Amino acid sequence: MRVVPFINVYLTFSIILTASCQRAPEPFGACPTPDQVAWQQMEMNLFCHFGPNTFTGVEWGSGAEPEDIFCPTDLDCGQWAATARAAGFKGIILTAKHHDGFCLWPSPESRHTVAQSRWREGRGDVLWELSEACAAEGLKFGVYISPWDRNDPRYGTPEYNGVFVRTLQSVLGGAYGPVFEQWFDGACGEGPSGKRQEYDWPLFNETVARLQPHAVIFSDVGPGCRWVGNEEGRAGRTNWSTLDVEGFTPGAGSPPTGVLNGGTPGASHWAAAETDVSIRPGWFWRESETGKVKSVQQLLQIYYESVGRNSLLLLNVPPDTRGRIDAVDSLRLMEFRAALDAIFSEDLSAGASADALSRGRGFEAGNVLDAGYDRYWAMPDGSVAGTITLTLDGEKTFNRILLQEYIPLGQRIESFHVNVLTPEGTWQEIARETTVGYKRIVLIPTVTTRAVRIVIDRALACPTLSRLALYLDTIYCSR
Ligand code: FUL
Repeated sequence: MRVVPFINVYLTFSIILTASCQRAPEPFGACPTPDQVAWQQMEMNLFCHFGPNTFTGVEWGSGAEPEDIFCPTDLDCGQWAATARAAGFKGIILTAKHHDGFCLWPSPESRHTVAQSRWREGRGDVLWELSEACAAEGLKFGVYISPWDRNDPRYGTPEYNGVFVRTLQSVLGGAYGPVFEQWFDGACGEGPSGKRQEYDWPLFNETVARLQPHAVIFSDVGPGCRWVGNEEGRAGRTNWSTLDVEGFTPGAGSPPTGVLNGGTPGASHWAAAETDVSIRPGWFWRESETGKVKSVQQLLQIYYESVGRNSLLLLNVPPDTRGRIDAVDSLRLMEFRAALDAIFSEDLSAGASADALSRGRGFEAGNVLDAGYDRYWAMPDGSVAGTITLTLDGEKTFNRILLQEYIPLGQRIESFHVNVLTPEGTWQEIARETTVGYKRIVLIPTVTTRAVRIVIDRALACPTLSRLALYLDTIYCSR
């Protein structure tokens, strides 16, 4: 007879618990899929442009290059993957086929591939080697497969769209394991017949989705993620992950680059910006550009203006004619990694207390100090402005403020400013910014204070923040 009181106690307890635990905010507007969230959490991926252009020194091959031109003397995809992992990249995307049409795998659809080259007597397969190397290093593997093909005689005819679908099939059909991103370039020039192709984008996208349902599809307008609108490594200071895609196509039919750079607030499609930029002046390796590899300062600027502006960074580091990453580039990547580690090793908000109006239990301000992304501060429904105050563990000196919205529920914050407490006890404004998104790093002049306050001036729906952190950067010196 002891069972009944036990059940009663249990029921009462769970009723109290349910009553005091608040519901999460309803998702707002277009929201990312779990695959898009996981993709953005990768933050930095490596891009590898490799193919006949590596050996000819041009950026856009004509498609008439003899297959034998492709002959890496010492290919080592394990070296690419080990370099990427050591530098903190989470995946590698390879130009499996660039505009010249040459396939780095023995595509049954083409007579212009590694199989027709003298490299390894026609038995080599770069995709296979790289996908294996990525798996061994715990990296994700992605592919750039250019629809523009300057070699295929069927390019420019309706038949070519089917050829391209079968080309996708031979890469994405499982032979190389899971592919995390399919990169579609919007470039559409003439083929060998002098004709341009009418691309069947819906068919291409459906094919990728069918063969690799978890792959995020990149193009100027998504559907998975969008081009940032320039190749200089710069996302918009205002950067929405939502984009109005109605009536637009990749390439000539895409929205203006300014729109791609900043997204569209409240639009009905989620396509976060991906910032693709090369560590060298060109996309392909050339000996003459080895002295022009970007400096650590330039790479840090790119990091702040991509990852630090709600974008994913896709940094191109092209392998050389041996089929290895040049020592100059790999050393630079290690220096870049060391700089990021030094800057972000100590979160100066450690030991702080956070105070803000929240929607209740489970969504308190203190969640912004918790490292877990899925624990976040959320304001009550209906609030479109608010303040969160960090009282620091003593006086702290910092010049970087890192904020993260909880994007599975949509991007909400439209504008905010930052105040710090002066020795006189007044609040002084030190920065005024717009969007936050998955990650925003605000660069401010170095300041010493006991308290910092984020004032959200406007939001599209009740604000959420998963993280608020403070750092001191003594390496990057733009301001
Ligand atoms: C561009 C291409 O035309 C370049 O060759 C390069 O591949 C770059 C990433 O995308 O649109």
